[in-house]
Amino acid sequence: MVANKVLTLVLIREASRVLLGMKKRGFGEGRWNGFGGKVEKGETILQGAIRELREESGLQVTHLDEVGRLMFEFIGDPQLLEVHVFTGTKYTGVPTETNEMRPCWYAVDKIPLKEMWPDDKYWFPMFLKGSKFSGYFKFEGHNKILEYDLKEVEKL
Ligand code: 8OG
Repeated sequence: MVANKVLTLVLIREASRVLLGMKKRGFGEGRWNGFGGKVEKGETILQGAIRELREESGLQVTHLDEVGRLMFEFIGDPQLLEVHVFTGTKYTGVPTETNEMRPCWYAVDKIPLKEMWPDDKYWFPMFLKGSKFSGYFKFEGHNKILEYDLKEVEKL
């Protein structure tokens, strides 16, 4: 048994726009995404989300709400990714480009889904309407979804 790799994903949201970042290197390079990464030893998942948001976007928050939980399987890799999706509306600071991410606000009706992970087109609408969601996606490589299961949930 291989333990899941636990990751965070933070989507900062205002009434009509969402902050995304262009991933400049590493896993997901060339795709727009929220901010996040691996949870480190000794921190909670929420603390990891707050830290990654600060490191990758320059924004500081004291609180985030968990809105989604996504499991990813990549054929040939025994380790599942367990991604905890958070959102927040209150922050301080100004979005700032880092080595990892180039931030940009996107209007909620202009989310660049074609330049995002392919699963995002399924769950992003749930996120935008304020629902909580839970899902599983099986990938072949980084572009092809072989199967998936996704539902809106009351509670995570
Ligand atoms: O530390 P690193 O940059 O490798 O973390 C990966 C980030 O990508 C982390 O925030 C979680 C996020 N992520 C995945 N898979 C997917 C996905 O399918 N869609 C989206 N939107 N984000 C993902 O690991």
